[in-house]
Amino acid sequence: MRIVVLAGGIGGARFLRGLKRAVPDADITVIGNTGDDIHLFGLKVCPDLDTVMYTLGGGINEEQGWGRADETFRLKEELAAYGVGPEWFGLGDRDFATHIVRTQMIGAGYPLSAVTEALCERWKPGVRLIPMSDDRVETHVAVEIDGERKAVHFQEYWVRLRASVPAEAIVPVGADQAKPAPGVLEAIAEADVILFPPSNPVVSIGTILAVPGVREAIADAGVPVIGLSPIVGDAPVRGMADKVLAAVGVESTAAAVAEHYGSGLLDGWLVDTVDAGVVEQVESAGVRCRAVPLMMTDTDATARMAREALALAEEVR
Ligand code: GDP
Ligand code: FO1
Ligand code: CA
Repeated sequence: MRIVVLAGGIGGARFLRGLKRAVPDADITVIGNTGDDIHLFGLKVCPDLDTVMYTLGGGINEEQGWGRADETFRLKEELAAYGVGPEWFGLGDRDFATHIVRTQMIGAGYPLSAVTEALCERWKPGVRLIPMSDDRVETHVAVEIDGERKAVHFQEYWVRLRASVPAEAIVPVGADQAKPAPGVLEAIAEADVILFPPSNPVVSIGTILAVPGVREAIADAGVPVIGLSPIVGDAPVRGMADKVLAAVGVESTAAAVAEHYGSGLLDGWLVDTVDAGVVEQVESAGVRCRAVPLMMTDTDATARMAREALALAEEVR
């Protein structure tokens, strides 16, 4: 079975771990969000690609969900001693090596997709991980601080400001000019099922869908497209998805997120059992819906979620 998954960072990566356990023989292609990418200290950092790679490759800091296990921050301390920041972004020593290798390869002329493949030779994530695009796309957030409207990089909004100021707009800068990376459209066209894991609908999956051709390819693939709600009981399970949903005028409910994707794109939607009350509403909007436990408490629970998603795919096929 060929499965395509559109993934952000933590939610996407944890879901993929369960999916791999549920269907060990499946051929899984992950299309990763690169809108979170940021250039720091002359290095290209790709948080969502790295989160997927480290999580599936066994190198992730499990508690945190991002960054490397067994990490130290000597390099960051030395940079700070020179007054070189930003101090608000926690890049560890082990993680730095990834960004150095990536930046060196890009400097040598390799596209991000080839670099990602090379990094995955070490981590062996057991999936094919492709960035959504080799072109630079950077999500910016329009905010108002002290009466002044300005745009900040997504990481500054998320990590430094902790989404504490209202987001007025979310702009995936460069997305309209970006081309899908080699293999993205092919994987979608050849998929047996396409999954939207419980990733951020705006700044993860929304950014991938903003790359011209991706949304159309999914709609044209003619295979079940099944999503799992990242919103449980009217709130994100973790993170601040409610803030970015508000910026695009979407309520933080499992039903509103399904409606945001739309029945033109989505065939099936899983909501948590606590949201069983919205099943009828989602179905009346033309999306097959089931309520099942959606908390990724461990890999077995997550594998059950993945099996439910694949079962729903068979129902709508
Ligand atoms: P990020 O790039 O690290 O922000 O990660 P993603 O975009 O992949 O996923 C973030 C989303 O995952 C958040 O909106 C969370 O609400 C959601 N999420 C995290 N853990 C769980 C879980 O156990 N169950 C569900 N249903 N959603 C989760
Ligand atoms: N998230 C944080 O909340 N604080 C950090 O200092 C931080 C550093 C960081 C470094 C590398 C990396 O791959 C991810 C990192 N993240 C950090 C997570 C990252 O910001 C995620 O993109 C967001 O949490 C949401 O997608
Ligand atoms: Ca992310």
